[in-house]
Amino acid sequence: MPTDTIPTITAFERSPDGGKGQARDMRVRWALEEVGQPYRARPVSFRALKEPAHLALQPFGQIPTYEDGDLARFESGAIVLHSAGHHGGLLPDEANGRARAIGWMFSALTTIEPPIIEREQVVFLERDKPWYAERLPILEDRIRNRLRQLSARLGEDDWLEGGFSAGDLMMVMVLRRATGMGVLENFPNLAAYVARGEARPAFQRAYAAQAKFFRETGQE
Ligand code: GTB
Repeated sequence: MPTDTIPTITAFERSPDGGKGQARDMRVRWALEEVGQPYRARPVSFRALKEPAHLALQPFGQIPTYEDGDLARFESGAIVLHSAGHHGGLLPDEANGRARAIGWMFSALTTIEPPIIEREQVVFLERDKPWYAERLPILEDRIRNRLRQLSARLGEDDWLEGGFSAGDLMMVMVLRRATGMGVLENFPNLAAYVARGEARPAFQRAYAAQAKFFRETGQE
């Protein structure tokens, strides 16, 4: 059931990616859209991220955060899990299925996402280093191995555990981050899985809301 108060999430004031929906408030927006929970988004400048008021909410000076009355949360995974746990639609009621869906959230965040982010950071920050040419293919192999394993598990299924869950939401968001690296594209079932997630009306609403937010903060 939606709560009586309207929660507020934080998002970058400026779009870091020209509106491709990669910043992590997008996961939270998508989850809130899936469960039908209205929310507000508050822009935070890069400077304000590191100031005491925001650090009290998010100790690492990052977005997203989530506030609902006295409740304050940080970490996109924890926020999505909180929303999925308090509303119907993103986690099965049955204990085993629920635990497996939560397990997939953790797989997305701790097994699949780290090599993708590491590769991205190396491309941004280490391109001029002498080790770059050797390191890049090693990182891409790591991503490829994980995607091969994930692809084998998904097979021809639409979602990871029967119906769409918070596990799929998180996995799709993490895989989107690998789009354009030339790796995801080699696994047609994973590319189709991402497209299936993006086609969900709740994803579309979240994406449009994030784009509108950036237009309104005037910083797209
Ligand atoms: N583990 C945290 C969580 O999941 O909530 C990580 C949050 C995080 O990395 N937040 C980033 C942030 O606030 C924004 S989403 N960074 C500011 C800082 O650390 O100072 C990451 C992100 C950034 C940029 C792009 N992009 O340019 O496409 C995409 C995603």
